Amino acid sequence: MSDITPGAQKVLNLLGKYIYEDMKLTIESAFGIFDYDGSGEIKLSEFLDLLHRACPGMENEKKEILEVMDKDGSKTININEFA
Ligand SMILES: [Ca+2]
Repeated sequence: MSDITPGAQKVLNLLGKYIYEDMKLTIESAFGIFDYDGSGEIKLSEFLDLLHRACPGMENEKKEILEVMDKDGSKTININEFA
């Protein structure tokens, strides 16, 4: 995650704080919670919902994060892309 802007990094930091400190989750349990339909992949809409909860506003930064995290362009984020 070295190729993102400072603003996007800030959103990711807030997301990490939200997951690990506020909700006290591991990557695996967080992934299970946000993969609402149990497909094994988080839809970009599901991930965006998570970002909104962790960090209101900063829409451009969130869009950038979605593009960076969805490495294969599948419009979903699997556990390898998430971790
Ligand atoms: Ca993907």
